[in-house]
Amino acid sequence: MSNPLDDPKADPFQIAQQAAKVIAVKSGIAQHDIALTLGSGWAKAADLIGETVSTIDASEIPGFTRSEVVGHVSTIRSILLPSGKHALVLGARTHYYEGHGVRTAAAAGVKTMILTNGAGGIKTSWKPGTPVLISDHINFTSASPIEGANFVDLTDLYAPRLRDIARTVDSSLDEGVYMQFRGPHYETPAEVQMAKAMGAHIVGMSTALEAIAARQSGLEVLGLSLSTNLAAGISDSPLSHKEVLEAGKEAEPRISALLAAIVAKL
Ligand code: 8IG
Repeated sequence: MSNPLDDPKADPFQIAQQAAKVIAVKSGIAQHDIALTLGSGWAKAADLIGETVSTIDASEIPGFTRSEVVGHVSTIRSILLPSGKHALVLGARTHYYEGHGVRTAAAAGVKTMILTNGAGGIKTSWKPGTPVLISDHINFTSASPIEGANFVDLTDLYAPRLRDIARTVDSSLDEGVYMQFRGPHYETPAEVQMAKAMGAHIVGMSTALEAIAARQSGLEVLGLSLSTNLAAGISDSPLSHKEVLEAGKEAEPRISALLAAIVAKL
């Protein structure tokens, strides 16, 4: 099925409205409160945060397509939290520079957006499998999810209030600046040194653009990276997607429990 977002004349907010309507009808939940994008290593959190009310195949929702990345699932889940709130888990990542998942969440009533990812760490003290709170980002993609003369302020994009809540769950949580590269290749060691010199601590390929779209839609954002690997050149060993997935799997129960405990406090 073709993606309506591929039409250059398409209004992404209108397609997000349509997607939200389909989610409301298929889940039977008119309004959701929290949305989560679960990146590499975080997927198990969906099973821990509450009771799944419905699972919708991404292909049934306008603008969502099946993920091509191994380790990323292509479903949208509506989950009833113990608090009585409703969470939407966006397992399907759409293309790299658009915030369709985030906009759909906003159209579905969501106020709090939790963005997670697997990423490379630049701090040597972060063993593979270390979760890191995102404190700010550097968008190194040359792209934006926003079009037109739309000068969205990005101060405190990763809400200090939500980071404080996360630290009440685990006071040892470190935080860092996330730098988004376009990918899909990993960085060269020289690029990682550049990122470090620019003030980055985590390198990845997803979250900055999603966070920008979330701010534009008025959502409060919490960002969490799983440092699955030390970024290229920080450790001696070369990166492999397989090893990244294995590190994610190994850390998954621990970080998913952490995320579930954070969600319970929202
Ligand atoms: I998992 O080292 C994961 N995703 N850009 N660099 C970038 N993205 C990543 C990395 C990494 N590890």
